[in-house]
Parts: sequence; C-alpha cells; structure tokens
Amino acid sequence: MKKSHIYRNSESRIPPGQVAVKKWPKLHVCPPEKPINFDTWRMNVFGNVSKPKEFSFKDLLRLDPIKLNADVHCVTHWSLLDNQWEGVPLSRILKEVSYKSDSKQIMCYGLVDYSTNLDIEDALLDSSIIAWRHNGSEINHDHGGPIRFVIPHLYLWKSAKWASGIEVMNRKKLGFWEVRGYHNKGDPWREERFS
Ligand SMILES: Nc1nc2c(c(=O)[nH]1)N[C@H]1C(S)=C(S)[C@@H](COP(=O)(O)O)O[C@H]1N2
Ligand SMILES: [Mo]
Repeated sequence: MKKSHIYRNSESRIPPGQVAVKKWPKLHVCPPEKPINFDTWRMNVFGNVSKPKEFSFKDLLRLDPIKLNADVHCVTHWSLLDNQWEGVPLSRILKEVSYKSDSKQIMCYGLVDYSTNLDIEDALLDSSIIAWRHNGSEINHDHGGPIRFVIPHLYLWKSAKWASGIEVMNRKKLGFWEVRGYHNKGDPWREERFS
C-alpha cells in the first residue's frame, strides 16, 4: 500500500517534537474493568448510513483482513516505530453499511465512554484500520484488545481502544479529547496537538 501519507518526511520518520521509544506506553482514561473476548465483542455502526449493522469478530474476518506496517505517534511526545498490525480497513466497514455520500466525519467509540472524531477522508484511507493483532500477537487488554482502532497517520488519541462503535456523521462533532482542546485533525507532521 501507499505509505506517503504516513512517512511524509523522507529525512526522518520521527515527526517534530517526538522521541522514539522502545517499549509501548499505555495511556487511557477509563479502561473496561474486565477483559473483553473475541466471541462476545460487538461493534455497532450507525448514523448517516443506509444499512446500520452490529459487527462481530467473525464479520470482520469476512472483510478481507490486511497487514499494515506503520509507526505510531502520541501527542505526549513518544513515537513507536515499526509496528505490524493486522486488521480491516474502516473503509470496508463503511461500505458494508452503505455510508451516505454527504458524510463529513465519523466518531469512533471505545470503552468506557471514549470517543474521537475523524474527518471522513482520514477514515477512508487504506491505513485507517480496526486491528486485532500487533507484531504477530493478539493486542492485550491494556492496549485496547481484543480489537481497537489504529489510525497511524494521526496522533494516537485518534485510535480508540476497546472499539465499541462507529457513528457516521453528516456534520462535525468533537470527541472526548477534542472537546477538551485537542486538535480536530491531529496530524503529527504538522504538530496539530491542540486547537
Ligand atoms: N477507549 C479508549 N481509547 C483510547 C483512550 C482511552 O482513554 N480510552 N486514550 C487514547 C489516548 S489519549 C492514547 S495516547 C492512546 C494510547 O494507546 P496505548 O495505551 O495503546 O499506547 O489510546 C487512545 N485511545
Ligand atoms: Mo494520549
């Protein structure tokens, strides 16, 4: 796949103001108390769509999973390079529910009470995925497993853990951190940290 929107600067893979780390830090506000498993995991996709649907893990597996190599960048100044993810592009999920052509944004929901908004163009990139494997292993509970969003071209707060829903929207709405002053888009190469 094309990586140009992930690695914009040919000189460096580290965006301005970031430092590469070796160990993957864990950050979240309110995690689910108990681990979630693949069998009971469900994700509701609704809003500005013709065919709203609740997805199970089996439904995701039918959507032609991909492997994606991508770095992630957190607004708290760390970057984790060379991750391999396995998952399904959000674009396939959005096509399944027949999202409407006037859609402007999606809201990604994660447990517990987390949300983050993406412009529809960002959501539709091949690299915007919902993932269940990282570097060949299942994603552990602390990192949002079994299934989380991975939107590697934007700061990591845009990647909701413990994925629970997608709302397609024909207007702009702000998510958990965006309401609290984080940037609407969050491009690390432009240092779009706060609005
Ligand atoms: N459900 C949920 N997802 C979330 C969060 C959260 O609090 N709840 N925090 C976000 C923030 S601010 C960051 S930096 C990343 C951290 O992901 P990690 O713990 O896997 O490094 O998760 C994002 N996704
Ligand atoms: Mo964060």
